[in-house]
Amino acid sequence: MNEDVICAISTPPGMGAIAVVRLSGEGAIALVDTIFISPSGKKLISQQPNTVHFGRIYEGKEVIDEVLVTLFHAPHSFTGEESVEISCHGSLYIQQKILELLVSHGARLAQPGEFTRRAFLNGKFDLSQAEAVADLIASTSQVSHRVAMNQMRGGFAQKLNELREELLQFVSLVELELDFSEEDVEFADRRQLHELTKKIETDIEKLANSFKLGNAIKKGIPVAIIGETNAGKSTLLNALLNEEKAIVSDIHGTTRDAIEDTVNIGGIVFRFIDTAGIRQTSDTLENIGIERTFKKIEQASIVLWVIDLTAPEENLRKTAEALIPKLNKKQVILLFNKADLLSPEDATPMQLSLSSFPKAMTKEPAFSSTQKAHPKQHLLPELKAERLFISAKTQQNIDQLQSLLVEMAHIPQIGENDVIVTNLRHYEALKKALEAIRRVKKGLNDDLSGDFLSQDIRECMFYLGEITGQITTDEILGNIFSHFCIGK
Ligand SMILES: Nc1nc2c(ncn2[C@@H]2O[C@H](COP(=O)(O)OP(=O)(O)OP(=O)(O)O)[C@@H](O)[C@H]2O)c(=O)[nH]1
Ligand SMILES: [Mg+2]
Repeated sequence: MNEDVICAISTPPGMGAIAVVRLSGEGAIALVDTIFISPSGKKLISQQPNTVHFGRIYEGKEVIDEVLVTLFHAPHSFTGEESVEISCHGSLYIQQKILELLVSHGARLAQPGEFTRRAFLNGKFDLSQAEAVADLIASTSQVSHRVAMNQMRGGFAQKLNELREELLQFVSLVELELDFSEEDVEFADRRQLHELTKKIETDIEKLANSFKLGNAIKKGIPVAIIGETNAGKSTLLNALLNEEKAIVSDIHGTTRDAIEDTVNIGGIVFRFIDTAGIRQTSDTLENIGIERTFKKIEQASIVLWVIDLTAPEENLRKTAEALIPKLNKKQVILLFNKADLLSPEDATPMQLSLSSFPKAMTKEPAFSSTQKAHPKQHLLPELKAERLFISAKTQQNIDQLQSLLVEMAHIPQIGENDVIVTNLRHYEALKKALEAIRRVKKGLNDDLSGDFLSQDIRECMFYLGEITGQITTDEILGNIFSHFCIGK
């Protein structure tokens, strides 16, 4: 299908010990022969596939580098085409020079994702698997790696194909009936059709519902850091990220806009969002920031409410008034911050509470009635939340907070065969497929005629086919592969 030989550097931009230049397309091996000489003088074109050859790359009489060349014959390569990988030394100059030489001998620089696109077009895998390659490259945690790996190995594609098979069987029954409509026969047992629709609906629903988890795995579990101004939210963000990401100052209202970044804790990626502190203010910009804080709470899976132990109780009461109505159904951790500033008298019961972990991780306040509680410990008793004393500044108890977060993330164990949707494009298509199959269900209930049913069944199949690439347009393909890096 593709006539030209494409080439690109497939290792990350920059200098490393070695770099890999990759070529694909018919004639790739002969092309490399024009700039490569092995000690034996044998041409690469006469060598066996899947073999590696040492030799030198020349520009005219000048040696550019000593390299290893790996040969692949069609169709046994990543792209399904004749391919070559040149492992050279990682100098930027060498990498560029080899590319230049290849281009001057007839190769073309590859577009982003063009190798994977060719692999897809040559039937090496379906579209959802091709997209998983991008996810696999981008994976930053064990869980996201596993999910991408499952998808690349074809679990999702297989599930979708099973569904399409069922739909095909369904639609052929309905359409067969249409052919004999004059004779008023019923090939398709209505009850059986009902059951089949219900099963397909449940299956698609399950896939679509897995997107919330899949997205959290891929993009990070959203955790909003909220509270009154000056409570130490930005200090906490920095402590969690281990980086001076947000500006910290003792001026109230320092953070105006939400600031976010991801970090991997215990194999799970969290996306922490520092927000503008809540207070009454006439500052327009700050008020916009506070509105955003409320939006971020809505989007968050976990909310860290930072409370300044040294601030007047009145502040907290006011903040609570604004916040508590927004925290319905949210997983909340109350963080009593600036514990390092507590007087020894106050600190003693606090230490007690800290030593009573993991009890302090339960929903109950950590103090027993016989212990003297810190006066603020029992604030907000109406809020169902975890409670923890911390010092964002000295990082006291931040490790406890991290364990608590991992526990609250509720990432289930993901097995080898679990299918989890992580891609927005797939999710959108699944939602449309779901709408279509629900129309079929309703149609069956309303005793609609077969041609209406078959139209909706076919629409459902269309959207499932869009995911795997059985139905695609150049536009969709262009969109997907342009997000790949060059060389992939
Ligand atoms: N002693 C002590 N000081 C802290 C702690 N956490 C924060 N601070 C100080 O409290 C002040 C406010 O901290 P920030 O992190 O900017 O507070 P914030 O909640 O982001 O404030 P706004 O952005 O204004 O809403 C700074 O002077 C911090 O150094 C802590 O655990 N202990
Ligand atoms: Mg701040």
